[in-house]
Amino acid sequence: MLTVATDRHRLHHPKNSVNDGGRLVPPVEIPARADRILAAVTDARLGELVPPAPFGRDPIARVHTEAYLDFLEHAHGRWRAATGADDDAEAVPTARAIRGQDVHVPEHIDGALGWFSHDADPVLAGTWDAASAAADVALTAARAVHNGASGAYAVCRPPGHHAAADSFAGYCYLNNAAIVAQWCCDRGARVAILDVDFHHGNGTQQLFYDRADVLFVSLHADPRDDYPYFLGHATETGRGAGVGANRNYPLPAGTDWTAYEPALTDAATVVRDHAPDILVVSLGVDTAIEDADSFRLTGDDFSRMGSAIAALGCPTVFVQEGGYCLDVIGRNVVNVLRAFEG
Ligand code: OKP
Ligand code: ZN
Repeated sequence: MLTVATDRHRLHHPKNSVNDGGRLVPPVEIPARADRILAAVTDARLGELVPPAPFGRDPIARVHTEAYLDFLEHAHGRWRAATGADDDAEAVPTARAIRGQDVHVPEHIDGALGWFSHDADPVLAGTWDAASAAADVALTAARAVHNGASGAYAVCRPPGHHAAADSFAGYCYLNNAAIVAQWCCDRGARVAILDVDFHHGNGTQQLFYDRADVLFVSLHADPRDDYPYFLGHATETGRGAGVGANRNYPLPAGTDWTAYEPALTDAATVVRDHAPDILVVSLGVDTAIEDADSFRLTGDDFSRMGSAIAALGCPTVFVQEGGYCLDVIGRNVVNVLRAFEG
């Protein structure tokens, strides 16, 4: 399988500790993740490894607002100018908009950081370059599949599925999976997105919630127990023209393959019924038993997942999302991709 990757993800390297359960811990969405994945993909001789082609801003602007893209590109520079912070300092949103009042985008960068986010992730000097490179990585993989490849894998970092039309969250700044889904739509393809990351893909759900043409199906931790908390319930099935084109499978913490498999089988039926020309898989492998407070999928289970996706018989773009246990992230990605290839 073709793998698309770039070194530019290194430009986004958060280093400041983050509050986790009342303690300051090191960030987990770091360059080593992509390093481990690439080492495993190379070891497995999965296929050709290519750099991304530049697709420019247009395909990104099909899912994110211009105001958000303008903000993200210039946020760190504006923040440095306003605060005198160093190039390597991390701008973190703190202020939040109040609901139910007629508020607007604040002029002050600290207000804008809060306006354009729904979490507490940092914006770094290199965040825009890394995130837009990740979008190019995903688009390059999507183009290969659109041109006839049966599958392609995009090593996207930072990940994307929590990023919404005008907000960043959960380590995500640009929604890579949504960008490629829309790019495929714009070329006449019927698209389904299957999100197997441990966390619900709330950004992706939001972006396609009112639409029938793009199906969004997600298996994830029950939002009553886990991030992103506000979305991911089974009752969220789409709105307006999109009714029925959004399906959530919230699962309890500690879910193992015996409980995961029936949900995946059901999700696969929903995907098949949509009859997509192209399938986009938001491939988070943070469902691994080795990932802290997660599901209990083993290395072999990831192979089973790859076989189940292959059985859909659909050209597939795999877009990297989460997975934070460095010791198994590469193996688990490779197991999915190798099983997909059969
Ligand atoms: C991103 B992806 C730690 C809080 C973590 C953010 C999780 C983002 C996951 N207790 N909050 O979906 O893997
Ligand atoms: Zn995740």
